[in-house]
Amino acid sequence: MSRFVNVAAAQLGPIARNETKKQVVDRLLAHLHQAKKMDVDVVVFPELALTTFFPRWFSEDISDFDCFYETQMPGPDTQPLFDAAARLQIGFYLGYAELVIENGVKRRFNVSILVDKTGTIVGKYRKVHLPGHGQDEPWRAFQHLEKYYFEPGHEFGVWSAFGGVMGMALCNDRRWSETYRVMGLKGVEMVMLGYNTPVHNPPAPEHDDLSMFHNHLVMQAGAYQNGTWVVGVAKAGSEEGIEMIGGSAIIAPSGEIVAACSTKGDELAIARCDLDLCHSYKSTTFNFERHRRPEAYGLISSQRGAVVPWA
Ligand code: CDV
Repeated sequence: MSRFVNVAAAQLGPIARNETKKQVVDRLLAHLHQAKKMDVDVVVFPELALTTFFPRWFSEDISDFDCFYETQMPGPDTQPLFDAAARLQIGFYLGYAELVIENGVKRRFNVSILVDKTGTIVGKYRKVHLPGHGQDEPWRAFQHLEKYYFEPGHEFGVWSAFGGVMGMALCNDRRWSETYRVMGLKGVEMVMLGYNTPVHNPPAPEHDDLSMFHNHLVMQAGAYQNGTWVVGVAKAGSEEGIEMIGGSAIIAPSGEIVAACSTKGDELAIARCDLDLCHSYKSTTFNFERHRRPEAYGLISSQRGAVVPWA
């Protein structure tokens, strides 16, 4: 049997700090229209796809940056995306910064949503693995203040959409095997994830030459080890003077890259993904029910850092 989903990895080039949300949404709409011409079912946009990657700057008063967050979804700036989805009958995944008031308290999250072909939100995910630091560290060439601007989410979910089991993750989540495995245990068939990854990693510049290798390594491993499609989508290029990797890719459950972007600008990579391909991995090498040994994995959920038992 075959269950095909036509997917587009909708890479974005840089978004300037002074670019308006309307200008960015117009770029996203161009991707939706282009994808529709190629019979795409769902378009995957990057993390924080509506603005520049603002956590690279510190501001003493966190609310100085509230303009980079969405307080409603859809809101006035993003409604055209939902209208286009319904009109064109095309779904999308979108990463953005969320600002909500819960019990009278302002809360900020790095989120993604999945929207179906009727323009309805079917799922929302709050980023679990926030990288970087929570305090001003001016010694860095540029900062990565996700721990300052966002609270972490606490759950990896899956949603029924596009005829399969869809999962969401965001950027740094893709480096952690736990991300894919938790969704794998919920039967995920396609993980969509957007990312903003600078080439230069200030705490470990010796890794800079390997940034693209690591990007593909983790997504390919996550796909294969869980028998799932993975769609990883970059915001790429030189954004406010910071060089970001591209390399957006659609990865099959075999771990093979079947489509990829080749530029660092706005570009679509498209693949016809058979969700039933997942089955041959999920029912053999990675038949979890048959081969997993959870009794040997207790530390994974009970302990955070590494502890040498005899130290
Ligand atoms: N936006 C991210 O989560 N970026 C991280 C950086 C800090 C390395 C990433 O894992 O790509």
